[in-house]
Amino acid sequence: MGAAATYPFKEGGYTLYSCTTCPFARRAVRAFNAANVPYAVEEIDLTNKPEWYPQVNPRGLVPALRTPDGTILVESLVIAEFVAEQFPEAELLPRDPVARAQLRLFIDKYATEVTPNFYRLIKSADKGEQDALKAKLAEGFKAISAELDAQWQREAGRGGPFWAGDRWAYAEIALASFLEALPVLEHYRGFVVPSTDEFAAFHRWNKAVQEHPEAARAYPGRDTLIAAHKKFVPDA
Ligand SMILES: N[C@@H](CCC(=O)N[C@@H](CS)C(=O)NCC(=O)O)C(=O)O
Repeated sequence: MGAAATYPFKEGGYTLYSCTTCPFARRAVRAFNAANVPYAVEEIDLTNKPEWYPQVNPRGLVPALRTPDGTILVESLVIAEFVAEQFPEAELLPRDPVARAQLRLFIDKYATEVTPNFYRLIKSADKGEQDALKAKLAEGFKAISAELDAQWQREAGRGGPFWAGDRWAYAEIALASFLEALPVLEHYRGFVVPSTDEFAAFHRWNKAVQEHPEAARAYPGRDTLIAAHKKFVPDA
């Protein structure tokens, strides 16, 4: 038996160690919200972490989750998937293994073709490099748009405007926090996703996501996100 926990948690319930401005943490928050499962939040100040936090997550990252039996889970998608599987009645994940695989590939595409270039662009102070990264980002959004078009032809996508058709589900839980950060790029680097036809599906999805009440429930606000990203901008 290990030593008694000396960190805060809600007895008998779920406790989410989170940070409002962290896009990964908002995935976990949105998974619980969408499943309609109550949870307590311990807001972690990442600039001044509590001395007990390594007991929860030795890696020091948010989000982390403490389950009612004291199990600690980390990694945003692991937590979101746990919620989806623990509460299957919320139907956050498709049941069909092929549809699940296609969903995971979509999230992976965003994580590999968009998110790294988002951060590279915001961190770059070199105009030439910024232009190259903007072109790469546009390619990434084009690929995302094509994936959405393909999904909306499938039974699991049923015409959109969300990944799972007319329902906010796992894809939006995983990616809304990255979509809502896009105005940060416009603010610091003047980047917007182009409006030509190749990007139409992306814009349709993005609009539906931003307007959904589940997005609003965890949205920190544009100004807060701009301020939170300032630390990445060398020339701000
Ligand atoms: N792969 C992790 C990434 C989580 C992550 O990077 N969280 C950041 C905040 S957005 C963090 O906790 N950083 C710790 C620190 O700044 O010390 C996940 O998906 O949960």
